[in-house]
Amino acid sequence: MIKLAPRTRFFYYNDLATALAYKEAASPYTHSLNGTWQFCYLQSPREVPEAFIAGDYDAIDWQTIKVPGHMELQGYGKPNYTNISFPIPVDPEATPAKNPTGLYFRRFTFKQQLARQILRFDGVDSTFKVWLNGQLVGDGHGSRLMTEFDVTDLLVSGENTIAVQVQKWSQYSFLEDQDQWWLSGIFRDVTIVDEGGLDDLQITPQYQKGQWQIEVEVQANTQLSGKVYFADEPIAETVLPAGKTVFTIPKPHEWTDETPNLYTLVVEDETAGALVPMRFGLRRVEMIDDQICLNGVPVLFNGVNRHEFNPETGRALTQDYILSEVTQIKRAGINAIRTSHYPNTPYFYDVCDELGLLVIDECDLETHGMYVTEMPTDDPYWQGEFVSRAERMVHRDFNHPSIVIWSLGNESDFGPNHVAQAAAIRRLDPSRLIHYEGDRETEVADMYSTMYTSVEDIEKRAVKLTHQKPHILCEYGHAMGNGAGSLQDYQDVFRLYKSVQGGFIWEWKDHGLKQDTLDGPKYVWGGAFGEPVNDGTFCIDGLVRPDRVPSPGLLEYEHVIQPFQFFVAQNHVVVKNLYHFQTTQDMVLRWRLEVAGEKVAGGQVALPALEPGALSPVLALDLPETIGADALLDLSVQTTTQQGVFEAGAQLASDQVAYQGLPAQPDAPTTVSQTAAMVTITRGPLTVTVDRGTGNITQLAQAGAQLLAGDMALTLDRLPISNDMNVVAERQKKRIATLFARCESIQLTQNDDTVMLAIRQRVAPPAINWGIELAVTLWVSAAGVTIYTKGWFDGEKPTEVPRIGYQLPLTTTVKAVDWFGRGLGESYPDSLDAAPLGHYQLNRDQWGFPYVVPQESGNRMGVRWATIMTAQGSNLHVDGLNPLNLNVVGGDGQPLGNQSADQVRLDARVQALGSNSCGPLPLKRYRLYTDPFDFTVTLSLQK
Ligand code: IPT
Repeated sequence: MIKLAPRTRFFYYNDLATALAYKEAASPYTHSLNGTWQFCYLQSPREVPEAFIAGDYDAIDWQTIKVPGHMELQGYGKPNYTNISFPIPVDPEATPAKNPTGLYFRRFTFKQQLARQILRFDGVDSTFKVWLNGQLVGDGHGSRLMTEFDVTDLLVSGENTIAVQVQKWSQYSFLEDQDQWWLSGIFRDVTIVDEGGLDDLQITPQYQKGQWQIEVEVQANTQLSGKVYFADEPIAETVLPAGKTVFTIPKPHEWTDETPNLYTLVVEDETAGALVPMRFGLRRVEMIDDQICLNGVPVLFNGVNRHEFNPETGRALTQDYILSEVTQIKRAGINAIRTSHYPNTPYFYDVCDELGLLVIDECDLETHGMYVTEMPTDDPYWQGEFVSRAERMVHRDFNHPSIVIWSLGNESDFGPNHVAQAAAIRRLDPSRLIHYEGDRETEVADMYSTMYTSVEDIEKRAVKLTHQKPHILCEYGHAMGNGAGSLQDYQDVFRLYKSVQGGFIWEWKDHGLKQDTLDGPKYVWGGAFGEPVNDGTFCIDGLVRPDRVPSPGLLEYEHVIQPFQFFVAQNHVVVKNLYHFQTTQDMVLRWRLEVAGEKVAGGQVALPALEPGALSPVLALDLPETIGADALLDLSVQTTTQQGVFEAGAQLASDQVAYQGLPAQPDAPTTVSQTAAMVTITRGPLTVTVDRGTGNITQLAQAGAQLLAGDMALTLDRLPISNDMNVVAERQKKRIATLFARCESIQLTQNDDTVMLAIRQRVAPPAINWGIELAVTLWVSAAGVTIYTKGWFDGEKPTEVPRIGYQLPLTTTVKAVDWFGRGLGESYPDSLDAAPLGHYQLNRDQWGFPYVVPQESGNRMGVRWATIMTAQGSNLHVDGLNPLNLNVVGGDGQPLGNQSADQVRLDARVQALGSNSCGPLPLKRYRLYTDPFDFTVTLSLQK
């Protein structure tokens, strides 16, 4: 057969150095036919002159065209942008009478060197026929797939001719309805590759019994041997008989997106005396515990969808353009690319292998514009085409370590032809996972994939406790024009729930075509060429402009996905390495303190090497003691050496916090003791105990005097007020008064003087399905105990709650409170005008108002600090980084009376009062909805 069966794309070389450098253009066995061709543009294949078919090329009236390139961008026909709707009648059996057709022709000289010559087309849109030296070679389709012909018997040594006829529309156009400009022609490389006896080569990394191996499968009728190279050094070798051979890789360096170690297998074709290099990586993609894992570690996709596009040349991209674009993506901290919605130019995957990106390789299949007549996935006529498109993709791209997932296509409904496609992929490559967004029941897909799902809906599925396939968002954050918003809110849920493994922004780049106008160049969208059917500005929906200038949306995304997290309390900073595989090195923490916009201090601290997921030690910054108001601390992590795509001095992450000033207390010896049940931190006279089971603080003691009678827990309840009478039933139904805390993880770091715990908790009621995810950072330092709390409600959550905050059950009673905040009397969000800010003091018996019917009373809003004096004699001092709510009630939750112990409440927010016993609920702007919340308190004990 002259047309080759699908196989891996490879090149022969004649020396090792060039083979290892992987630059096929430098190989004497690669004969590129790119360049200027003769061209004749016709309105329909019916106009093709007989002379062309007869091989009488001199009889044709030629113009010229650049290959690779598109006809429409070189003056032959016009571009047309549509997303879903077809610009032609929806009828695959009858392509339009007017069907732009291009005739291509060129002469070339060729000298055969090896045994076989293969004519390779990397991409022609949409169908073509090819003749060599006047003889019909064959035809091809599948615009973004490789087509190869064995032309050994047709080529001659010396001058040859090649002629290609390309049609814009074909029945296959109906399977290629991607959201992009309709652009046709030979838009990827055309090459004649000189080959020996190797037909195909597949390398599968395997991990067995603690060892990495590669399984190499060759098809050949010739004498082959293979050597594996790492960093240009040979590390293993063997003969390669036809079939499977296993190599064991000594001292393996795994491939991950963060550590893109590449090996090269160099196959020596001893018969031909030539070499075939093939790069590969040691990496394993698998589902573990319902999560997508890379080398055993759960993956978080911080991805983008990327169309292949250049504003001047459309989908014809040079290697330089691809390299610089993927480098830009990598520098933004993005770790994954979905090749929306077709296999890309082969060189793209080489770059992803080298720079380290996780790729979802998507089949060239999108049929949504056909829904008006039929669903091709249900039609047996199309089954072979669905399957062969998947097979051609898998064969071509098989050896790229960057590809971790195969995608069946985009927006083509779901049906039997997809099932057949998935089965074919699994047969060819059981080593990777399968994605398809249309497969909502995950019948064949390994993951549940959705588009543009709201944060709330992601949470709803995430909290289901049944075993379920992981959720990824193959598209979200529609970056059309100014946008997309809420990227941080998405990232929060990606990080909170193990069943949600991230997503891919729609999309990387605007695909506006560049047009020269009298006012200079501008970028145009659908309709600019007078297209009657077009989708307007929907192609201008990227994180970067067509000229790749980053939009504010990209800056936001970079910040949201940055690889370091900063924790700050007073002059102490902890940095967390958010990479999954990379141990950081040669990094520095830079800081700058400014007051009212003026820099007052700055400096840098070297960061120690940090393991993936690890916290740095507590780093003490040399900050001035006294500063004015509005002090801001800017922090960043920068490289000190060149690291991958990052130059020395590149900023990888940054953050800004309001600076709290330095505490007055002196340094004190600090010890941490840990058991399976507890973490106990002692600093000078202060002891803080944290329960590992709940994550709650269970004791605060000063010089042995214990303040807490039970857990300092996040709670939501308070005694109802009369105006709550119509909402109490709902509160009871949601069981807000009975919450269970569970610690999901706890990480500790310290220096000699200061300790920090990063605690993840889940707080949930019994019996029903909602809860709160909490991220708590707890510092024990000279300032006392500083607690940063962030919370997210999820599941079938109550719409509103009475309060959100900490409840501290005391071993003693409160004698008096001294505070700065609203006073003197109580205040609530919709009742505070009679309570101005000030410094106040009240005794216990003056704190609440004695309502005749006992109920909630006594809240003080806007509290900056407070000292709560207790009967036991040790006082609790509270500082709020932001204004807090403070209340004191009896240990039994009732208004203060003759209880023998009390409780203190430090709340982020409290519910308003309203007058709903007879009138309306509180106004919306005062109500306490179950939105995400965060607040900070610093506690210190004074004896
Ligand atoms: C979704 C497409 O998958 C994507 O290609 C793009 O067109 C995007 O929309 C809009 O810009 S499909 C849509 C029906 C959700």
